[in-house]
Amino acid sequence: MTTHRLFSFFTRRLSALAAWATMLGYSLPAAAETTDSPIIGAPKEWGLGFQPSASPVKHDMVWFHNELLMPVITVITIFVMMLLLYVMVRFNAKANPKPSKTTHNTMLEVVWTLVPVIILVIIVVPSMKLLYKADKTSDAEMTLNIKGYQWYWGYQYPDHGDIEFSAYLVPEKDLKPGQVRLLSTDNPVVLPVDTNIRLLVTANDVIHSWAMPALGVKVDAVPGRTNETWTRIEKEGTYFGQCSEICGINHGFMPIEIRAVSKEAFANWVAAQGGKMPEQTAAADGTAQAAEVKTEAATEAPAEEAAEAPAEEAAETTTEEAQH
Ligand SMILES: [Cu+2]
Repeated sequence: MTTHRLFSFFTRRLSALAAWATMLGYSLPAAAETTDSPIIGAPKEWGLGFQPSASPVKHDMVWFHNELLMPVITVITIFVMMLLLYVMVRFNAKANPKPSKTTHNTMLEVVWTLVPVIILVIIVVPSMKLLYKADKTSDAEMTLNIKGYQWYWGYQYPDHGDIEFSAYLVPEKDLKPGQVRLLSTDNPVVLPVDTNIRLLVTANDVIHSWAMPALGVKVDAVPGRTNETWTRIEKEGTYFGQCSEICGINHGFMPIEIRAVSKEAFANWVAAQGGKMPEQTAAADGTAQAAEVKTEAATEAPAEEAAEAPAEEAAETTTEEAQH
């Protein structure tokens, strides 16, 4: 809750500052930058294994890798290594001067065909389940359109009044405290936590790939084609990813930065961007003023917030149940 308060405090401060700056002829980047959002999804020096996982799909991916693939690979590797060592010691020319003339062993051949098949069948079941889970969500609460360009990303929020912006790498000389070299962008993608978000990914020029390791998302951005996936961010914080398809000279310089915030902070951000929450769009009677009054009432009045909360929670529970 403190974070939300802090966020809206800074958002308001920043809008005031922005108004002054515009008058003075400067323009400031969008609001979200001022939060003290903890960095969750980022590479670290000498890091091994996965980044901390922060979405249901990523949890399953981590389980699939750590609990299934790694044990299987380890056992097979050790088994083959032992066989090799045994053959080298037991059947070398010195130890075994008169080699056997055996060429076939039906039992052995059946076993070494069937056992790998069984192992593959064991792997394929959770693998296909995971593939379909990552594919799409049936009950998306919002959509984010993502478009790859040489060499930056464009974002659009079709459910929130078509908020639209581009995100460029922050050059090393312009890095502010808290920003990460080669990963921070001038316009982080602000997204709400605990929300099923449909991601529609495409590209303008060449093939890019929108990848966010901590969320278990990596989707090719192909010109003339829209690829779909989804995510549900579980923790507030900052997440980093990179273009993951060689797309030209600045391929390594078009990072992805997500700022995951609470639903309230997201609504504030949407308002600050001049967008509208979907329920506002639905309720709007045509006058922009009415919508604005509603936004302010929703953010300022705790009584109304409290009144709305149970309904929201109920909706969330239903969504979660539908997920399982
Ligand atoms: Cu790219």
